[in-house]
Amino acid sequence: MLVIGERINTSRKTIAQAVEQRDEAFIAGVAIEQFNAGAAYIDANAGTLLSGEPDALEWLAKTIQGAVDAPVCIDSPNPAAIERALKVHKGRAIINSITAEEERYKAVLPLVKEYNTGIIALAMSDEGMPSNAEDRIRVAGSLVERLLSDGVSIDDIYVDPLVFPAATGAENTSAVLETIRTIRKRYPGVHASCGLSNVSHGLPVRKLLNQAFLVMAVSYGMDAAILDPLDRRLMALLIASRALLGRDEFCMEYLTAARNGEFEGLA
Ligand code: THG
Repeated sequence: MLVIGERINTSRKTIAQAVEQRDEAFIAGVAIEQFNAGAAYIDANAGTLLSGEPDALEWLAKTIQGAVDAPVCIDSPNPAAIERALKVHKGRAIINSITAEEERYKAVLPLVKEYNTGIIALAMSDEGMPSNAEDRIRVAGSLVERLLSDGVSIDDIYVDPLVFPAATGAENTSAVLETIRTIRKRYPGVHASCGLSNVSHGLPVRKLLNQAFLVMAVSYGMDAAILDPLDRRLMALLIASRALLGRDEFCMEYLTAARNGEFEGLA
């Protein structure tokens, strides 16, 4: 299971402020706490900074990798900003993301190839956001096929069915689950990823919804997620779900986590 830490995102006030002031110690701290909590990748998103985004994203990639030995999930729709971060990045980044929008696809694909990155493929096209499972499966499927025919290996593709807030219509959530199951079955070897915390936006007790949704999505085959690794119960549920689903041989990861005290105070 690939855990991508979500916390370095300028939609959060403290992060926006730290990025604007180029507060290296603060961003390093947020990278380190996520890495220590089990994040394999650190997401970096400076989308709210508009014209300042390319500079900020380059600075974030440098700052994160100066603090932790982990690759960055470069979270931007802007190919120029993505490339600025890639130029300073060490190791294999994930680009977050490509879509089936023609202009964006054509601009992002060369970066995937040139910098040999993983790629999150969002189920979004020039027709706009998907409104049901059928849309998501059609758009995600054609994206996977196009990426494969353009020479991207299947193991580097992370399909993201686009999680909307449950408060805007819970049928979106079941459509996401159905898309994960169908795409993972149709293209063996492809990964499925979600922006987990989107699901709880605008509702109280957000962590509860994120936790419930994680368990459901894992059971439908999700094997990567952008999430808050500082939520200990969320991380524990991830391990427990995989053990129950037979994705953790002899429950070794579960047993190791228990022995290391990772579940202390949770049950
Ligand atoms: N798919 C892909 N990338 C994405 C998303 C996606 N990137 C951005 C977003 N969605 C995922 N990242 C976040 C980051 C923070 C929050 C939600 C999604 C968030 N944070 C709360 C806050 O700041 O108020 C809660 C933080 C907290 O309490 O710890 O809501 O879908 N490919």
